[in-house]
Amino acid sequence: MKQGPYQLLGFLLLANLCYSQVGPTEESADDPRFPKGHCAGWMGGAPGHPGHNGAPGRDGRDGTNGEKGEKGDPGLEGSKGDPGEIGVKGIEGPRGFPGNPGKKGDRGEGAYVYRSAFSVGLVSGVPVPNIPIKFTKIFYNNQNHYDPTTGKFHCNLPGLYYFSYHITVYTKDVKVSLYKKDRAVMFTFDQFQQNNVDQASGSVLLHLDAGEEVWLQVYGEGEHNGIYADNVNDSTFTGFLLYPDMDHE
Ligand SMILES: *[C@@H]1O[C@H](CO)[C@@H](O)[C@H](O)[C@H]1NC(C)=O
Ligand SMILES: [Ca+2]
Repeated sequence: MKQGPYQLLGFLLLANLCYSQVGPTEESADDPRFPKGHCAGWMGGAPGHPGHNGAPGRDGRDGTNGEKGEKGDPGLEGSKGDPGEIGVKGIEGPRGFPGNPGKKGDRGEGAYVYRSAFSVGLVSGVPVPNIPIKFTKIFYNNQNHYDPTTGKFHCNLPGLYYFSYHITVYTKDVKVSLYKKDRAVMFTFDQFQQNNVDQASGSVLLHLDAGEEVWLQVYGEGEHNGIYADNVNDSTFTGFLLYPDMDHE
């Protein structure tokens, strides 16, 4: 005869009641698998099957932080920033090289009105002392500012003048002076060497006002008048205007 569910339940309740009547003191003395008392006569059942696995437990708590990792690779380059403010002005640079020459200027006024030049020489002989030496061999005297009849240069254009002379010395020493307005301003001396021909020369820049005169003359009482010339040995006197005074007409 097959047992129903209620019969099985009743059996289990009875078995449980019998078991609970066994005290702890009796158990410590005897093997619990063989209970005494009211249920001493009952047979122990076979051990049950192991229960099913329980549901998984909850997650554990977070662990402690690990050690610091190694430094990572540099990140990508960022986008370009805004332009900064203008810096302060720098110090002045060194002086540059000279520039190219400028263009040629316009043609100036004609210098014709400012011309004054002469170049003359002795024709022959030894000049007379104590008067201006008369140079009558004319190389140039277009303005006629040199007068060969008096031996004097006459200043028509005030300004700076250049004068020079080259004299052949023969038979005697030569001491010659360049005069300006009745005064000797320059002296040249040459001692004659026997059986020879010497030269004496000089040059000077002089400022002249209009009307002033310039000439050459033997200086002294006449013992130094060895100035000489012939066809092939000249003694010359030259002068010209270098700069006219611009504040004169
Ligand atoms: C003048 O110079 C020439 C050479 O050119 C010379 O032969 C002659 O002797 C000179 N005159 C005098 C007086 O020395
Ligand atoms: Ca000499």
